Amino acid sequence: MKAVVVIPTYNEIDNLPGALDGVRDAVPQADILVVDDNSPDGTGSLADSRALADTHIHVLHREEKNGLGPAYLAGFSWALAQGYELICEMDADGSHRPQDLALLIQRAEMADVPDLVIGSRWVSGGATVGWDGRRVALSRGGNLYINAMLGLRVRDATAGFRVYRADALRRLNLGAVEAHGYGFQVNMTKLVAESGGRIVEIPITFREREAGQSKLSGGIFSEELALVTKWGVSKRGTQLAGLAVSAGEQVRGTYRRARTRQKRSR
Ligand SMILES: Nc1nc2c(ncn2[C@@H]2O[C@H](COP(=O)(O)OP(=O)(O)OP(=O)(O)O)[C@@H](O)[C@H]2O)c(=O)[nH]1
Ligand SMILES: [Mg+2]
Repeated sequence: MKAVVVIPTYNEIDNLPGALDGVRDAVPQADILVVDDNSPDGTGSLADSRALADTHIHVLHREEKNGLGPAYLAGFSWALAQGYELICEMDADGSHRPQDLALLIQRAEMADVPDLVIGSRWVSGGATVGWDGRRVALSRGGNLYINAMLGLRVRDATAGFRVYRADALRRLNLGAVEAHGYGFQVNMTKLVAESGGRIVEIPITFREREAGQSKLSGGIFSEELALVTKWGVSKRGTQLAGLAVSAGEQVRGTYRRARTRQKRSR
């Protein structure tokens, strides 16, 4: 199937060449779209020169750093307009191994036609390399909280290494995406699940970034936490409202039956 790998970048000049080479070697049939938010370190120009030399590589330049979510959404709408059938997400920082990308794409092409394949750190066989206990606890704890609140039944809902079927993305209202940072991955997982999409996870090995700085901040975590809590509360609210309606109907039914019996016995 015609696949594109969307790689968002902000100041990844030391990592991007390795990521591009790795993807071109592992999945030579796939195209790549780099979405750069005007990185001050020149990542965008480096991507341009790679695109000039290789027709499989494309670049989308955005004016300013605006978060992972908006960068991916811009990449998705470009990819959908170009007619790709599979749209992959991958970080530029060396955390996602190209050989795992090949497995994700293979899984997406299998006969059970998944709408979303997630490269998961937290299914059997998945792993993280170079993470201390704090990062592991944050990711595992975050996923436990997400499952408790949203019931997505996905072990790694924050994972940023994934493949979407383009038709599944077309069914979603991408205008409803609220999250910019980490929460973007959870938001997308939630939208796919709510649309009845089929989500599968396969194990990957996640490595700590090779060079450069993480863009992960306390603000991004707070945004994710606040959104997951809001979605969870509104889901519980809808469930409670549904329960109240059906309880009301049962009471009304019992009352009507009692009245009918009363009338008959008169
Ligand atoms: N275009 C764009 N890319 C971004 C932005 N924020 C992060 N990225 C890219 O998104 C990918 C993931 O970001 P990271 O900073 O590695 O965040 P992370 O992987 O959650 O955090 P670490 O585990 O610390 O690496 C990388 O390729 C970043 O360069 C942004 O605002 N705009
Ligand atoms: Mg990273």
